[in-house]
This record gives sequence, C-alpha cells and structure tokens, in this order.
Amino acid sequence: MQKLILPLAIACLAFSCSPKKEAAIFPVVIATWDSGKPVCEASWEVLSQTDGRALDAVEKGANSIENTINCCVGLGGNPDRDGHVTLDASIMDEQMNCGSVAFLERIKNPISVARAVMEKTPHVMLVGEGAQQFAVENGFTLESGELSEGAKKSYEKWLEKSEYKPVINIEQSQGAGQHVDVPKKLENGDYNHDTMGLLALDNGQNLSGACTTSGMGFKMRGRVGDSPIIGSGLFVDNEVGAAVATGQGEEVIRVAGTHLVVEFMRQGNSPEDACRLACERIINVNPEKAKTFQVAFIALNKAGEYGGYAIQPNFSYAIKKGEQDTEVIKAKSHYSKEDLK
Ligand code: SD4
Repeated sequence: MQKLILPLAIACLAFSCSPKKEAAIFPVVIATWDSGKPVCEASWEVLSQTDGRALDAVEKGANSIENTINCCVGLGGNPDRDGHVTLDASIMDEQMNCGSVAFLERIKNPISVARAVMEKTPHVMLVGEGAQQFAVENGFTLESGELSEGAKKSYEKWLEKSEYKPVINIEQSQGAGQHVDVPKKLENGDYNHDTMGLLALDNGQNLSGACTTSGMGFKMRGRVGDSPIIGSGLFVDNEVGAAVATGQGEEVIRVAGTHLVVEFMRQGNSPEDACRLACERIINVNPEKAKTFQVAFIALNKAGEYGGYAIQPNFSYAIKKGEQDTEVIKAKSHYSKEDLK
C-alpha cells in the first residue's frame, strides 16, 4: 500500500492535482456590508481588465467610498468625542507588502496614503501628524477638517446625551470626562460602524486587500481600531487567502483576528468556517460580553472561494465575480435575533 501512496503523491505534486479542490474561479472581489456593492463594482473596473491587478482594484474600490459622504468611511464620517474625524486604513498585496495609516486627519483618501507608505517608505505604518505630513509631501490635499452635515448633526446629538465636555487639564481633574463610553450602537439602533473592507483575486490569481474607516464614532481622541493593524483588521497571504474585519476593533485586535482567519484557512477550513472559528475565538474570551458587540469577518481564498460570518445578526457582504451581477449576501451569525431578546 505504502508503495502506491508515494508515487501518487509525487504525481499529484508534479501535475498539481488536488482531488478535493475545484478549479479556481477568478477574478472575484468581496466587500463588507451592503455598501460594499458599489465598491465591488468600482473594483471590477480594474479586475475585468486582463492584466488588472488586485491591488489596484482594492484601492479603487476603497477610494470610491472614501469619496462619498457616509457615517463611517472617509472625511464625511462621524468624528471622535472632540469633534475631529480621524481615519484609519491599511492595504496589503500578494507579496506581503503592506502599508497603513492611523489617526490621520484632513486627508480624503487614507487608503492611497497607506499604499504610498507601503511603496515609498521602508515602514509599514505612519500615524497622526507624521502620516498627515507624509501625505501632504506626497501630493495629497490638506482638506478643511469641517464636519459633514450628517456628522455635525450626529455629533451634536451625541454631545447632548453624553454631556461630554473636553477637559483641558485632564491630569488635574483625575480623569473626569474620560468616563464617557463609546456607544456600541448609534441613535437609529445600528451598530456603531460600517468599515469598508475588501478583498480581491485577480486574473493572475493574486490576492490583495484593503480596509478603510473613520473608526468608531465618538471614540476617545487618539483611539486607533483594528482596521490599520495588519493581522487584525486585514491580512493577505497569497499562498492561502485573505481576510478583513469589521465591528468592534478592540475585540478583533486581541485575537489578531484576520491573521487567525487566514491560518484557519491554511488548516483546510473553508472561508466561511474560518470566519466562524475566529468569531468563536472572540466569543470564548468573554461569552457574556460578546452578546453586546458586533464583529464580522469576510474571507477569500486562493481558489476564489469566499465566505463571511458575524457574531451578531444583520451582517452582509457584497460579491462580484465573472459575468454575474454584484450580489449582497446575508452572513450567518453566532447569535440570532431570538438569542438576544
Ligand atoms: C474600528 N473596526 O475602528 C472599526 C470599526 C468598524 O465597521 O468596523 N466599523 O474598530
């Protein structure tokens, strides 16, 4: 018997036959939330070209939503508790090149600054003033910093409810004013997020990913979430697959969420199962607390298979491949609406 197995394995390696896997389907792009639909379509303009690169596709998709006014991505997003919009973004290509920016203010396209960090510096991450300075030096416009109409309104409402007053000499006031919680949910009952994460597999069968956000609305000034942290908000391993996260960033950071998803895929799990296992890892940290926040992952493997999974219901993601129209898929979740009643 053993005599047979070895030649079979060698033959399989030589002809790269893998009996369980179906032929890879590409190009394909997936993106978080319903708002991922137009984002997938923007990415498709690149991916549909024979030599369209996944990296260019995810940057284009991310730019397309950064250029619109919405609650949670780009300069139109909800501000921090002191009234400033601060942006986090990361990007990663098929060669493990990666770049990110965090706590970036007054720059419209953080994902493109993250790409510039990746391509023009020896570093992975730039933050705050330094990131802004780098952006301006590289031709990005310094915008006014004014809040969008929608953000102004939500901020004023939040101020009323939280009664938050920025404290100048915080050291002397022994932390007064710092006990205001970041709301897990917004006024309309939605979870306080809608980060755009997207993953693409191009015609050359290469993977890339991007993640861009204004983070949790009304966060503490200086707070950075998972989105710009490679291995937490985004991870791409061109041998295996890629994953991106959305939701309560702190919970994703503590388990290095997207790296975990990719490692679960490496162990042979489907993208959906890998996302589910990573959600379960987070839930196991504190099952009671996990009932109160949302975390969701989406993943795409080298064969073009994709999936998503969330802790709470109502997470969706968009997918575009081949000639098919972009589809929005409701992801499975650990908890159902009934569980939470
Ligand atoms: C954060 N993960 O800053 C981000 C927020 C988010 O959908 O996902 N929004 O924690």
